[in-house]
Amino acid sequence: MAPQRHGRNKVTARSKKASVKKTHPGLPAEKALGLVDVFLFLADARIPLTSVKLAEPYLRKRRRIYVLTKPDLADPKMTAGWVEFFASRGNPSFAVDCKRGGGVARLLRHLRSMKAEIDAKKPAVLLHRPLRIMLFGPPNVGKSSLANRLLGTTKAPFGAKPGLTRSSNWLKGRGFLEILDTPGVVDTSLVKGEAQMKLAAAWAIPDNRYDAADVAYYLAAKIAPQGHEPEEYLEEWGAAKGLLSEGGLVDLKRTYRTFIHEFREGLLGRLTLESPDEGQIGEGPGDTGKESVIETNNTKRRGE
Ligand SMILES: Nc1nc2c(ncn2[C@@H]2O[C@H](COP(=O)(O)OP(=O)(O)OP(=O)(O)O)[C@@H](O)[C@H]2O)c(=O)[nH]1
Ligand SMILES: [Mg+2]
Repeated sequence: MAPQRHGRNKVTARSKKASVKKTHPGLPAEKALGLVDVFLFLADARIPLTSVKLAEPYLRKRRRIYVLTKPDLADPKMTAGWVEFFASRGNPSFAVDCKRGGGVARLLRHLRSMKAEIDAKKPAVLLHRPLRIMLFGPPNVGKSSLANRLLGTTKAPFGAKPGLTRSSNWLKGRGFLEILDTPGVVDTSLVKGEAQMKLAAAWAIPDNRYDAADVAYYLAAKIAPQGHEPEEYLEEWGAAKGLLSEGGLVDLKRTYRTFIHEFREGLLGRLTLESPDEGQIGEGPGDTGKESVIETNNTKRRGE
């Protein structure tokens, strides 16, 4: 009897692994990953830890560079802290405004020096191969925008909507790079709890997959001055904006949606939802710890 049970457990472990892979249909096959010289992990500067934890299970232990996107919307001190945090764990780390281009030149310089380093180890006939990089990260984080910036093109479709890029595409331009642009990291319906609130706030989750009231309350609890309940704060905020329904009461639905929209646009200030002090990440290079933000029947969030 015992060997049979053991056998079943093994199958279950294999199918669990397979089911995680299936949730990201856009990730290229192992063979294509083998062509990649370096992986750029894109993390939204407002939620770096959640972004990285979401991506990590797919590309564990790969040589990577961290790119904190949307730094123009995040608290600059926190962003500097996060760059330092990832760098102190042995990974090059950059903040890049992929919309306006700030920080792209520094990242390009780093990639050029990386190519020179790799070329120095190759036979002369292979020297002209471009550096191949893959962009990876949550939906809507700025992967396609960064691809365009790095290549100096507009070949990769981009836009303010999670899930725009549907499949992985190699992009070439002038210059020394070939870039594999990929779809957003995961079926975010698997993400639950606080991670879901953060990803929804940053718009990595489509609008039909979260409750606007929950996300607005979550953000209000972070933003409201001390002593203000989120509910009361949101009502006052909606009233001040003139978001009223026909009867003159605050239109709460519109208030929630507008509040979230203004957070996303940086209109509530430059806000970061995760501090480097709370970074529960392992010590080794690229080691982002074992705790996942993806909750399946087999993994429960800590403390629940
Ligand atoms: N403010 C700001 N907006 C950015 C930045 N980078 C990208 N965006 C915007 O974010 C939105 C998403 O950009 P994309 O490049 O399409 O993001 P993506 O990661 O390719 O998205 P998917 O393909 O849907 O996974 C677009 O509206 C961009 O203009 C940035 O650094 N700052
Ligand atoms: Mg894209």
